[in-house]
Amino acid sequence: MAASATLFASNDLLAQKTLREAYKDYFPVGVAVAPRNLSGPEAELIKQQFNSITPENAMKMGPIHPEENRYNWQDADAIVDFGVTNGIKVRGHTLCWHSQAPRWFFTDSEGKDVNREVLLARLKQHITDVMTRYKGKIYAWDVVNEAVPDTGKGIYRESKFYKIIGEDYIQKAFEYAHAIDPEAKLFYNDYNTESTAKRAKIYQLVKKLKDKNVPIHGVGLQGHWSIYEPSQAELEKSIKTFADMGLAVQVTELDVSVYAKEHERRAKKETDKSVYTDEMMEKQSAHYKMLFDTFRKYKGTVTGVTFWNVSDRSSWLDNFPVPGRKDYPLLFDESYKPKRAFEGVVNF
Ligand code: 9MR
Repeated sequence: MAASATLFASNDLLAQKTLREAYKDYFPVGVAVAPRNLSGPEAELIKQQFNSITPENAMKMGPIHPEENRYNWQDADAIVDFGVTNGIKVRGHTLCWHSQAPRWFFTDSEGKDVNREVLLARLKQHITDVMTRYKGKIYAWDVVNEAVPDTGKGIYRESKFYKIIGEDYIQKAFEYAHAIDPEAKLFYNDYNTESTAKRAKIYQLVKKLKDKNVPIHGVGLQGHWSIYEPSQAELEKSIKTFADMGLAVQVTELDVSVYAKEHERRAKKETDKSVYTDEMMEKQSAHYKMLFDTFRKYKGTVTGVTFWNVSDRSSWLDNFPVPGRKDYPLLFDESYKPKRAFEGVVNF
């Protein structure tokens, strides 16, 4: 028996549609992957259920470009090859992000900060090299990631890119990317996009780009949500805000934590228990149903939905925000079986 048949035959959901079938008239359904996910039962599950993949870490500036004259293509190549071989789309993540950027990018041989010209030249070289290698194989890119702070008055996060170059590093990144692959769909990507204050800042950032005719095609709502947020009204407000600007919206990093959402890392407390109660499971199922009902309502605007990790067996939320507190945020359980939430997503 083929491994994919085993996955579904071992429970009575054999008759269920897969995610990719259920959403074929709406949008590709994707998943974030590392090379270790591309063999064994996880690879079978990915091929069966998903028609898009995003490298979880392999294309970020640090991992792929650890030294000025050295690229580490191996992991990214493996992921792109898996996509191409299996007819699965690939989303690129991410060309410019303050986090996981290597120290060398911002400093000279004496360890001092480089100037605006040098940093822009490095950014251009980086974007050019990475996009050229995968041109025609990656249909959409997160060009700039998380450039807006969660708190404070400023629109722009005080990152090294912002401090050394100024706010136009964002515009430049999009221009460099578009010059290399005019076919690729270019996204600004961020989290906490349903917070009123942060949504308003992202709107301002994107509006400035649109007013200057910068080649931006969409906004990525990362979708690191929880069973308590966002409300349907908050989510619709985000989708409409960007749709009204003529932009596509993709949910780029979806997961629904069973704990209250926190965006900052913190130490584990006595009261932090790793639990997945029936009540959490019910709430999560209802929340996933609401989310996908809403994504379908905006057919044509929502052009992709990607889950951030494959199954509850392991996800980044097992170590964030609280190290060592297990989370259960996805549609497949620790044995790769579809959870109750899966049913509400594929049956409509
Ligand atoms: O899931 C990623 C995790 O493995 C990395 O350690 C982490 C490093 O910062 O990045 C995680 O992915 C992030 C994504 O690239 C951007 N949005 C937030 C995601 C979760 O932190």
